Amino acid sequence: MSERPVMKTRTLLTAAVALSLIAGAAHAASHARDIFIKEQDQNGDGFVTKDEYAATRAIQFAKTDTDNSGALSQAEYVAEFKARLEAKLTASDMTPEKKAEERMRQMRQTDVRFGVLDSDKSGGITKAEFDYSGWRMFVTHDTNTDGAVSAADPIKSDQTT
Ligand SMILES: [Ca+2]
Ligand SMILES: [Ca+2]
Ligand SMILES: [Ca+2]
Repeated sequence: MSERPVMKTRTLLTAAVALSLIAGAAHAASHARDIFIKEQDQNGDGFVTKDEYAATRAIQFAKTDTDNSGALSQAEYVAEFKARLEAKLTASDMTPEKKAEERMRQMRQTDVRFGVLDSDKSGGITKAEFDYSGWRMFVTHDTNTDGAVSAADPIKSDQTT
């Protein structure tokens, strides 16, 4: 018995793991795109056009900016996300422990996201900062660059969001 067959098996296993990771990322990306469409497609035609998206984002910003200051404070940003998260958790069939875990994970990510969106670290997300991140997301999903996000947009293999 030489070591070779063992090595080969290990190499194959590593390759299989790598492949499944890639497949997982692509799956996550198509999932992210589908959620994006579901949340932003106001007229339900399966396409999120630029105009439609701009309108939705403007409404979302205004709704989140509860004190109408023209910027989203961390408290406003977190409150808006938390309300949506709680609705999702209520509807899910996760165990209470899983829900608590998921809540903690998501809220931690929300704090991180706030810091990223508040690019000049002024303590608030301005409409410009909000729009910038929104368009980056739009462009990421509109992989065939036809100006709309739809199921026709191919998922790029290196796409993770
Ligand atoms: Ca639409
Ligand atoms: Ca505000
Ligand atoms: Ca497209």
